[in-house]
Amino acid sequence: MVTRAKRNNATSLRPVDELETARRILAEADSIVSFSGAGLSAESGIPTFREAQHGYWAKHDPYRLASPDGFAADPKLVVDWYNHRRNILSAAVPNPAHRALGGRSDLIHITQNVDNLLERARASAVLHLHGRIWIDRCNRSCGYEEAVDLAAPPDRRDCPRCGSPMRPAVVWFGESLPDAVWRESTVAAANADVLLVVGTSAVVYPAAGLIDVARQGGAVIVEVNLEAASPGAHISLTGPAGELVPRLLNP
Ligand code: BJW
Ligand code: ZN
Repeated sequence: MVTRAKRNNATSLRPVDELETARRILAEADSIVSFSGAGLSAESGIPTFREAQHGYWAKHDPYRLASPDGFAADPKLVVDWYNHRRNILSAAVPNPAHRALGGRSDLIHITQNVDNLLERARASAVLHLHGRIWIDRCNRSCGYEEAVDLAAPPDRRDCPRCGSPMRPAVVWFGESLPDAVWRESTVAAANADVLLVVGTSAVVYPAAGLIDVARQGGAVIVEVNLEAASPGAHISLTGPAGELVPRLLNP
């Protein structure tokens, strides 16, 4: 007969231990910084990028849709794709992971996500490394920008101030990250006691380098992902963010 203790030893003891250890470390930390990617919003119905079945890059060429050259070649294709994603976002709601993060006013949130689900879960001061999909800006950077209605975003159009094409205010491949956001993020990561890395494949730089910045600053790196993805993590918890993040952060 397999006793309960033996079953635990064979299957669940180590993950439960790791979850408890991570919970304790988070409870004792003075400074917790979250660093999230597309997996945080996956359970809200927002597709990820690199997952084999449903990720955007499994079906679309990233350089056609998310690079300055792709936009120059076919601006309508790019705007239509972002508008499709805006429509998905307009119908989405924050999931339990967003709510657990947003409910902790003591956390600093750094995200690669361009969605507004952390803000809608009451998180304040979210650092968006790769921009914000709910804003359009002038492609020539004349300074003109405006918020768009996610449910009814405008078609491809020109900047009312200078006539250059308007584009989503996101960061494409080959583009620099917003200076101030990057500076604030590196300072926050360097000073963190714990970096809680949620739902990122950690392959896109310089964003993924924040994990090393935090680690070198002495932070404990706790990762939550469907699969271990961050080689620099001290603790890797595998499972859905919507289940694990509330268990880590809620009392
Ligand atoms: C779950 C889950 C659940 C699922 N629960 N988990 C150094 C080395 C190598 C390359 C470079 C380098 N430095 C720069 C580069 C080039 C490039 C780069 O990194 N390329 C690599 C991919 C090879 N970087 C850049 O170009 C950056 N700019 C730059 O470096 O500027 C300096 C410069 C200037 C001039 C010339 C040259 C350099 C800009 C990067 C911009 C990224 N843009 C995108 C799209 C735009 C935004 C948008 O439309 O949304 O940002 S690409 C895409 O990837 C998007 C994401 O923010 C980003 C990261 O993806 P993320 O979030 O990690 O998602 P996935 O899908 O990859 O992973 C999801 C994870 O969730 C998986 O692990 C799942 O298991 C997990 N998961 N469900 C928990 N329920
Ligand atoms: Zn302009």
